[in-house]
Amino acid sequence: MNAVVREYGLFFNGKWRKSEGKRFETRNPATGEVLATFPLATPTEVAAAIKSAKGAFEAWRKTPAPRRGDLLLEAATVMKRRKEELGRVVTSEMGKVIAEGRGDVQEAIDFYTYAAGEGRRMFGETVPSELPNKMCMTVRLPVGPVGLITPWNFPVAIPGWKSGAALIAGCPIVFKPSSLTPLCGAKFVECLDEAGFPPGVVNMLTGSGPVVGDGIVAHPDIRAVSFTGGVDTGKHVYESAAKKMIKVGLELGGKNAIIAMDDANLDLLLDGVLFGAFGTAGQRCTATSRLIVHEKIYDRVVGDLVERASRLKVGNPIDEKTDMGPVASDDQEKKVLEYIAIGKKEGGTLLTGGRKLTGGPFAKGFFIQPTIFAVDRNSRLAQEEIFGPVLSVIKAKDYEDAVAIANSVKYGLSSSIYTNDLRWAFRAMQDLEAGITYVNAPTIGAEVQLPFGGTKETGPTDTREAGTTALEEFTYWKTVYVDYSGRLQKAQIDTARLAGG
Ligand code: UN1
Repeated sequence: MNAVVREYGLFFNGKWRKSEGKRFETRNPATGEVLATFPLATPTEVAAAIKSAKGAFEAWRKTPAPRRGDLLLEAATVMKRRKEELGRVVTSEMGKVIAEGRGDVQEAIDFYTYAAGEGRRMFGETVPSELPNKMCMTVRLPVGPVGLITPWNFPVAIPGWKSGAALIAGCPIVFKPSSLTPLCGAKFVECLDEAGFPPGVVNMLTGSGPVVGDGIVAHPDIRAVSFTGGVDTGKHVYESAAKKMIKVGLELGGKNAIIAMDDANLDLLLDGVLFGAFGTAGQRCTATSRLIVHEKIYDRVVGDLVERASRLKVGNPIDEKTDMGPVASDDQEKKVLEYIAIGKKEGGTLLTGGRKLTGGPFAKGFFIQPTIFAVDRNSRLAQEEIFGPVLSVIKAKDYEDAVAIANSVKYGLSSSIYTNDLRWAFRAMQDLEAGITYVNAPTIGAEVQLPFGGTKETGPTDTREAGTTALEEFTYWKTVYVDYSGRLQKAQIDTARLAGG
């Protein structure tokens, strides 16, 4: 189909550049088609991109934040104009259904629009002094050039959150997209370039974790890192960043549960569970990977759920009628199938799905049926992140038991409870160990104007993406004292003086 497969370069100092590195292909996980090729950046090129970011920092930090905001707004406008094109690239390269592909781009547009306004706020505090004729305040300052390392599952949205916050704060970015979705990364960077960010403010490198990822994190001129991905890599990034005492934002996944209480609206619940578990083929950090059901409604919920899940239409995600596309790669497929085998081996009951789809339209893609297991609360399927279309259902005795099950995992990103009883809803808000709790909605669908992040091994709680908290990742607080008394005043010593004295 593709007459010519486009060869992309690296982007730094305002231009796309040829690389000395070897090349790799990016493919459509539904059809196997090669979409483009990208370079494995060399250490010299990593250094050159970071140098370009460093060179741009002085002028960028001194650009008034509202002017930086103008550029973000322009980038949002470009993305709006190119939304269909970008949405289709997301779907072709990553495999989420086209409505979600468009949604992925919309999330970046929304955050850029939101962050642009932050350029006119970026509030600090003014605080009274204990001394007369003295003023105290705090201002946010950008930390310097920053590294953004992003996953394949939200290949435009997550670069959008991270870069929007960094850029409005005044930090030039060195961005490494996942090697499964470099084309989405490149299209996103094209939009920023078209918006007119000054050379060196936006830089993109593709390539391997050890050379590019580690190279960015360890480089002395990179002053903060934001990473979304797996726990093991996240811990490695955290350690390496700690050696330099730099800020690091980590979002490392989840094992998110919906709790279904016995008074829940069952139609609403089933709609939510299907969307939460099988949307994006379960490949969201926020995916509903566990359903914890009150024993009184267990049989009915499981019966209806299995019936509806088995009717979901799996197919090419570019087709508007498809409910669920492929998983993103060969490795993903292997991992999910391995977990299905583990589920059977440890005695879980396979309620529906469980197989790879082959032949015909599925022949060249990584298609797995929507799969539901009934499992024991301590099983690996109940505890480990699978990142695919596999839902584990667990029976609970009552509210306390359900919360204990929900909290028994090492992750803490998203959570949900379906109930019409205010007591359970309000208690769950306090009791669930997670950065996000939904009431009567599934665990996915976070909005950009609120903080996003987790607790436990999902990541350190001191940073949050999105919302006003997004700035925390890329700024530090400067405290400023202005003494206009015209004489030396001593804090903690002159406290007995009368005001104006
Ligand atoms: C992720 O999977 O890492 O809340 C991000 C959601 C999306 C973002 C998910 N807005 O499901």
